[in-house]
Amino acid sequence: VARPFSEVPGSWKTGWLNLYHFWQKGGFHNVHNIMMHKFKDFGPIYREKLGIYESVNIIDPEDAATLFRSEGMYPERFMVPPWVAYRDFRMGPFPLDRTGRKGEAWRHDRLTLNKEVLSLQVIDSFVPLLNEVGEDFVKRVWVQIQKSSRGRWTADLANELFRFALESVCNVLYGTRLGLLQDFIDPEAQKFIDAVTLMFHTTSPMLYIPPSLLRRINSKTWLDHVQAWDMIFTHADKCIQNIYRDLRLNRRSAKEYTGILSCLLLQDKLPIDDIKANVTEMMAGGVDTTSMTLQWAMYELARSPSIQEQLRAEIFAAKAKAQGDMLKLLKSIPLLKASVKETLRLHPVAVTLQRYTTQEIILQDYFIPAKTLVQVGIYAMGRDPKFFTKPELFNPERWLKTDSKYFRGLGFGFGPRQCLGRRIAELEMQLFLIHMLENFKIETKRGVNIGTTFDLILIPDKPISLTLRPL
Ligand code: HEM
Ligand code: 2DC
Repeated sequence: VARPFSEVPGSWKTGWLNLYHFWQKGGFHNVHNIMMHKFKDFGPIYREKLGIYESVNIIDPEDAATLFRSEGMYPERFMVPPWVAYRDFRMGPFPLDRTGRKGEAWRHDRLTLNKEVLSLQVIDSFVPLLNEVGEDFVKRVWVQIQKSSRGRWTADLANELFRFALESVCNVLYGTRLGLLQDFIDPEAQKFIDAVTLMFHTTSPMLYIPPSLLRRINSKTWLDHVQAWDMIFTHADKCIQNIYRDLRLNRRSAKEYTGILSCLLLQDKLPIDDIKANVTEMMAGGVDTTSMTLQWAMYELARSPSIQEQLRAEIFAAKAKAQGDMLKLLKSIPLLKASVKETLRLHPVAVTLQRYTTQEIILQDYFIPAKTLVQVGIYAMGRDPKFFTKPELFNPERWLKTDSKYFRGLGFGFGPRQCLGRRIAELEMQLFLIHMLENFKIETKRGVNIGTTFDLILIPDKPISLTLRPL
């Protein structure tokens, strides 16, 4: 029989002392590295208590499989405390928030949303909308190249990609272009982008220090956090109101696909406040996630010119075969899709996936009781030679072998609670990379190694300078 829970290795008896040590090791920005060390010290399972939060941490894909197979109909992940605190604080105008919903309330919302955001019937309609934004990004790069006397464009693309990502997700949500890939952009949109970054940035210190405490002492982190969320909701509300007005005035054509928001409004299956909360979350969730992943993807491709060439060959062949049909093209680019997976292996957005167990399960031969918070360390898993041969190598081809993928490609989570924006994100990133690779060579400075920082999501620890050169 399996061993008792109390024997799981780790230091879980002194929560506050652990939090102090954690802080000393630069923990708030170093979560991912500390986790890797702990797996080295304790093995593939360890228990931890930081402040008031207790968890069991696992790294083995077999254990991830056991966890997700037992998650049931209403999976719950760790609720980000400052997000919950903000919602409580502003109970008035924006009472609903799906990240904090549970049980049947969450599931009802989520099943309705899935049909409009994730299902195979609808995602084909996203392709033209995301494709035009990808093409416009390429046009913008050409303009920058023409402006420079050197015949290429070298820059830190972070903010350009934020704008690209927001333009993309808004085109799919609202069926409208914001014009963020032009020289003069709406200052409100830039404020929204900055607010999302600030919201993430102020979240990480409040993961372990209770937000209620920071709120009582009026700490700057809490005040900034509230201000960031307020900006996010106010701006999203303006976008939503515009579409709502157009719909009532019948200004939108009935024939073409006009975006997720109008479909949700016309369907009338969710209350309007609920639709608003969900659309706002998608708008905010769609900025830093895909843009950072694309930055990492270009960085890795710049360091592997031969893989870049292989991808280009694949894209040109697929293009010739598809004869202008983007949907068809997207079905014949396996290596490009594998490259996105490979990027998320080395550079996942989320350092862990988490679930509360719904029943007793056995992990690494230990009994884990029901209602335990279990975290799958996907950053650590992606860099462990036990699960990926030569993990330090960027090698998309590893994903093309059918035998080696079992519970390893978890960048978007798993099951009914997986990333809601997954299909939007995948299409957006695939289309972006197709257009970039068929136009430009992507290069970066040799010998500059970029590390990772935890800012709630994992991001580069310094600006990445990329050079785009016409083929
Ligand atoms: C949840 C990753 C892009 C909206 C998640 C989760 C992960 C994730 C790991 C947790 C899943 C789980 O617990 O199983 C990513 C990555 C992205 C990305 C890697 C891009 C590279 C997006 C985009 C949107 C979005 C573009 C918005 C359109 C959401 C939402 C949730 C979520 C709303 C919560 C879903 C729920 O609780 O029902 N994402 N995401 N994400 N993501 Fe994403
Ligand atoms: C952060 O210990 C580290 O996709 C914590 O688009 C555990 C944790 C819980 C939930 C995770 C979060 C981490 C990282 C950011 C995630 C979030 C769930 C959704 C969110 C992964 C790993 C994200 C970025 C969403 C954000 C939507 C939001 C703007 C409403």
